[in-house]
Amino acid sequence: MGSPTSTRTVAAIAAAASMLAVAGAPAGGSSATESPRAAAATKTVRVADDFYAPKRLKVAKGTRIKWVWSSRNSNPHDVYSNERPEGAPHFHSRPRTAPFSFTRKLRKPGRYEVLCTVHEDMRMRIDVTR
Ligand SMILES: [Cu+2]
Repeated sequence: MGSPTSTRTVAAIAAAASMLAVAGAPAGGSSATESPRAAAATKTVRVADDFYAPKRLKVAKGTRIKWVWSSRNSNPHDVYSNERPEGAPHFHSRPRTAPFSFTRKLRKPGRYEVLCTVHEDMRMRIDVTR
């Protein structure tokens, strides 16, 4: 066993360190702005005439995909989950023109194929990893 003095010193240092950790932590979740961590978990896909960009994505499960309609579009488009892993919910935006965006969080790992029901050659694939 150490002397009582050194034990107290170690405890004081530990307490100071934990106070620093608390001081350095981000403020609680009431902020309207996205934290950098949340922003990193969102991937943006452009919805254009007549293609998605990129056409292929590989993301970790839990990533949000945000489809953003290009202001240059003259055609309406939508986002339809034509294929998805078993148990993953189907999603379908309305056919829309810009300005519009549609966001889905992909929780189930596996392969998703998205197409535009207005232009069936307009497709993209998303692989969600574990
Ligand atoms: Cu389309």
